[in-house]
Amino acid sequence: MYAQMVKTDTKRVRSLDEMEPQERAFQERIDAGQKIEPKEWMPEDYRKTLIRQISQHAHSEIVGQLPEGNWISRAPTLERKAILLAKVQDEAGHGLYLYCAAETLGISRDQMYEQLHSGKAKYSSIFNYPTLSWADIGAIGWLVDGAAIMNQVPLQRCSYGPYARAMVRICKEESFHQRQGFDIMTVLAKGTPEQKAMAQDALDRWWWPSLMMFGPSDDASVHSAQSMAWKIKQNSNDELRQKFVDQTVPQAKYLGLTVPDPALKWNEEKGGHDFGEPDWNEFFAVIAGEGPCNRERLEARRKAWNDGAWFRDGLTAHAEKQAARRQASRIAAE
Ligand code: FAQ
Repeated sequence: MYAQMVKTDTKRVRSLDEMEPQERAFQERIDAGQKIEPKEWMPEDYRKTLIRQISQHAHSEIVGQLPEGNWISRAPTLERKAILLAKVQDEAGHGLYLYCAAETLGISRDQMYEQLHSGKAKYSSIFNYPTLSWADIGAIGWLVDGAAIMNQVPLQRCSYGPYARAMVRICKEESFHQRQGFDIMTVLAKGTPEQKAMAQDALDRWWWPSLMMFGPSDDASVHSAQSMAWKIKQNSNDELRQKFVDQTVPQAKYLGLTVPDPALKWNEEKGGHDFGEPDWNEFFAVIAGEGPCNRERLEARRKAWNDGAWFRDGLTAHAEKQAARRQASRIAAE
C-alpha cells in the first residue's frame, strides 16, 4: 500500500553508451573514484540531487536540536547538562557546515531557509517525535546518532568533494554523541527497576522511528539507483538498515533491554537478523507533515528566524556602512 504513496517518477539509470560525450566523461570520472569539485561541470540533475540531499541533511541537524534542547534545563546533573549542551551545539555546527557545502552548488542560505520554513523542504522524520523522559535523550544518542553514523560514514566517500569533507568531522562528533547516549542508557538500564523501565519505554518508542531514518525500502526508494550510480550514496536504504539492526541488537542485549520486534531473529544462513517491517504508512504520514510534532518543530524554526530579524538587519546595516566608508576613503585617496 505504501508504494502508492511515493512518487513513481523513478528514472532509469542510463548506460555510458546512452550519454552525450560531456556527461559520459563526467560519469567515467565518478566510476574512477575521482571527486567532483564546485566549479567543475556537472549534470544539472546531479547538482539538484546534491542540493536536495545536503540541504535536507542540514535542516535535519538544525531541527534535530529541538527534541534534545527540550532537556538541557532538565538534565539530572550539571555534568549531564554540560555534555548535552555541547552535543546540541555540535548539531548546530553540522547544520552550518552542510549549508556551506550546499551553497557551493549555487543555492543561497536564504533560499534553503525559505524552503524549510515554507514546509517545502524535508528534514529527517525522526525529529517529529517527542522527548518525554530523560531516557529519550539516551535513546536519541544511542539509536538516532547510531543510525546517523551508519548512514553518514559512507557519505565521507561521496563523489562531491565539499559534502564528503564535511562528513569527516561530522562523523567524528556523531561518534561521541552515540557513546554519550549509550552511557545514559547503561546507567538507567543498570539502575533501579523504575530507571530500567524508563530505558525500556524509550527503546520501545524510538526503535521503529530509528529504522525509518534510513528511508523507504529499496523498491520504494525513488532516488537510490541514480544516487548510487553517481556515488552520492554508496549503499541502499535497506542495506544500511540491516547493518544498523545487526550492530544494535547485541547492544540492547548487553543493556538487558528488549527490542520491540517479535519478528526479530538471528538468521544463520544470511549472517544477519531477520526483522519486522516498519509501519510505512506512519513514515509517509510523518514526512508529509502529519507526525506528532511536525507543526511544533516548524513553528519553533519560523519563530527563531523572525526573532533574529533585528540581528540580521543590524549586520546588514553594519556591512553597508563599512562598504560606504571604504568607498569614501578610496575616493579621498585618489
Ligand atoms: N525523513 O528515494 P529516497 C542526524 C524522503 S542527521 C524524511 O530513498 P534518498 C544527526 C527523501 O528525501 C539525519 N524524509 O531518498 C542528528 C525523498 O523525498 P524527496 C539526517 C525522508 O535521498 C542526530 C523520499 O523520501 N540524515 O540524525 C526520509 O535517496 C541527533 C524518497 O526517499 C541525512 O539526511 C526520512 N527518514 O535517501 C542530529 C543523511 N527518508 O526529497 C540531531 C543524508 C527518505 O524526493 C540529533 N541523507 N525521505 O521529496 C540521505 O542519506 C538520504 O537522503 C536518505 C534518503 C537515506 C535520508
